[in-house]
Amino acid sequence: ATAPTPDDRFSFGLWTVGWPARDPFGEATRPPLDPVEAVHRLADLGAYGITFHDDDLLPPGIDRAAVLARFRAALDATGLVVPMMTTNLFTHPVFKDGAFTSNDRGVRRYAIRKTVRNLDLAAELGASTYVFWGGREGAEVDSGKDIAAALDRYREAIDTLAAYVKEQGYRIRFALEPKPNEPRGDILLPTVGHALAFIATLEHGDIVGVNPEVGHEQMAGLNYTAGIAQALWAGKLFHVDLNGQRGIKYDQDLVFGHGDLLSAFATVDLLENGGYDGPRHFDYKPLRTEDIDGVWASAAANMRTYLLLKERVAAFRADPEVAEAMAVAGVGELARPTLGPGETLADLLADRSTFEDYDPDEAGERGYGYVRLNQLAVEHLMGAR
Ligand code: GLT
Ligand code: MN
Ligand code: MN
Ligand code: MN
Repeated sequence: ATAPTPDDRFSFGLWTVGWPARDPFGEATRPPLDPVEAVHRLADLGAYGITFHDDDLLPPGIDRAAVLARFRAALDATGLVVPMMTTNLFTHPVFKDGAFTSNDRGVRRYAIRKTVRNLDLAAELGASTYVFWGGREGAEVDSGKDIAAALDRYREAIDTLAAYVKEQGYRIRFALEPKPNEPRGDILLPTVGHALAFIATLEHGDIVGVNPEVGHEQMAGLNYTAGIAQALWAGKLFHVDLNGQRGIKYDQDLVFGHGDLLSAFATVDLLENGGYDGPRHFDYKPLRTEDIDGVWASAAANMRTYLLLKERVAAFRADPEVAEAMAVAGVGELARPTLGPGETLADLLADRSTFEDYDPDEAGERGYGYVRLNQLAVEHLMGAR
């Protein structure tokens, strides 16, 4: 594969390469990473963007003006951009019962204020996507959280903030990031489907979409590619968080492709050929076992895996045997409307070939050849074709 370039639009969260690898059972295994160093290293590796939470760059108590000036200078020097920003509404104890959906009204009001302050910065830095990952918006105790009221408050917060963005004339869209659980026992808007249903109820839903993360859908046992396909179909795939996950367990945030590789192949196929035009954002965590060299090797691995998959997908799509297998499976046939042009249900009812003269037993004998199609995908993925 060719080396990554800014044209590939790869971006990384500051909290990914900057994760010092503190986990619930152990201390940090790596020293803190200077955000300016992260900007330079990511640019050297061929990334185009860096993303962050307010507190990743500007923790409470820091000299905001000085840090921002240094950070902007690094962006200018490298050409790296900030395509997405987000708010930390989960680390501080104040958010232990949630932010926009905390039972405590004072917390909810504070969460909106914290977000507005960072939205202003996002506009200043030219970020076009603002992510909402509601990791603390949830519960462990069913009787302790009125879910309908929580959804009312969630909607109130998102609509209030979206209205603010419009009033200010900011060119920013929101992307809600689903996750089924962790850190809360159960999280609100646990999957892409829940989030899309929620967005449909918003007053300002036109600027609200989703930011699905590979591992989060897979933690729920769901098919990530199918999930983002539905989001694309709904015109709501505003951003993606690419990473790897191995089965239904805690959130692993592995390197992209280091989980379900065949699914990653399908994901790249969809992102490249399905009309997505946003950043290819990696939200992964370098393994706790890695030193700082391992951090940069893992950052490079995400991009290289993506580009290799992109190559393999192109070869798959160009293979005449694949085209033939797809024709046998009827993949293209599904795009044809079930009723003919101008045909009504009455016409269908009058068409004896659809029922009276239709032989379902004969039609039921058709083989779709999906196994052959999948084997072709596997062989392309393995570089065997
Ligand atoms: C946090 C979470 C990620 C989210 C980030 C944005 S923060 O690390 O696990 O999935 O995308 O808030
Ligand atoms: Mn995750
Ligand atoms: Mn994460
Ligand atoms: Mn994420």
